[in-house]
Amino acid sequence: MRVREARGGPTMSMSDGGELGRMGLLDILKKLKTGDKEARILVLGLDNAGKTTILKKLSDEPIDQITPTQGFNIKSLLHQGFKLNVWDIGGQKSIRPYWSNYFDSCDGLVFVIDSSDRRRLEESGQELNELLGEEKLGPAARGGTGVPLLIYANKQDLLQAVPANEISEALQLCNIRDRSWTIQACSAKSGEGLEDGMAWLVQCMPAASS
Ligand code: G3D
Ligand code: MG
Repeated sequence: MRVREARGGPTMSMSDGGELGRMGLLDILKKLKTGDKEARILVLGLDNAGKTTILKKLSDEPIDQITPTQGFNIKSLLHQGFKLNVWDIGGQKSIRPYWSNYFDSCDGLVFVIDSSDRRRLEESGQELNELLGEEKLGPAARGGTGVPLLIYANKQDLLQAVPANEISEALQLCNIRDRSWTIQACSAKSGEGLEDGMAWLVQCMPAASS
């Protein structure tokens, strides 16, 4: 992903010609900063979905050396007042109770799916459903609307990738009615789709429009 950095880099290119399209991604992200508070986005998904690669791509780091994260994994990336917390959530049910602090301060959710792994789609769907059932991320705790949800259907560069609309059907995303959500086809490898997804999420977050 191309982000405009302090030293001056290319601006974000987006297909729509709206205001977001003329801004660099970091400009958009900066709008999220309210006072000293960081805007916090949780990036979740099963191991191997591509979360670390997406983060690296978002911060313009090389993606050729990414090692699988072992064990309990919460990684943070602070980017100009914009904090991304990344978790691998597969097989970590026993430590879920400790997540609540993160849920409390979460402004946006990104759920990453490996579209090329049909075998684990169902498991992904189950994890997503559990998240959607988290009270702290739901409408009751949030003045009526749950935390906005961006689903990345990642690895679309692979031949065997399941298209985003099929994933949407398989996971019955149309049943999500208590929050804004979208599914975005993307490839962390090429960067395609990452910007569009983030721009969507950011415009959903209340601080972004102030
Ligand atoms: P995670 O952080 O969600 O566990 P990683 O996932 O970012 O570590 O990625 C897991 C593997 O998927 C890595 O491959 C990574 O290169 C690959 N990957 C991530 N995103 C994409 C993508 O969009 N397209 C393709 N083709 N591969 C992707 P390795 O081989 O290092 O395990
Ligand atoms: Mg990782």
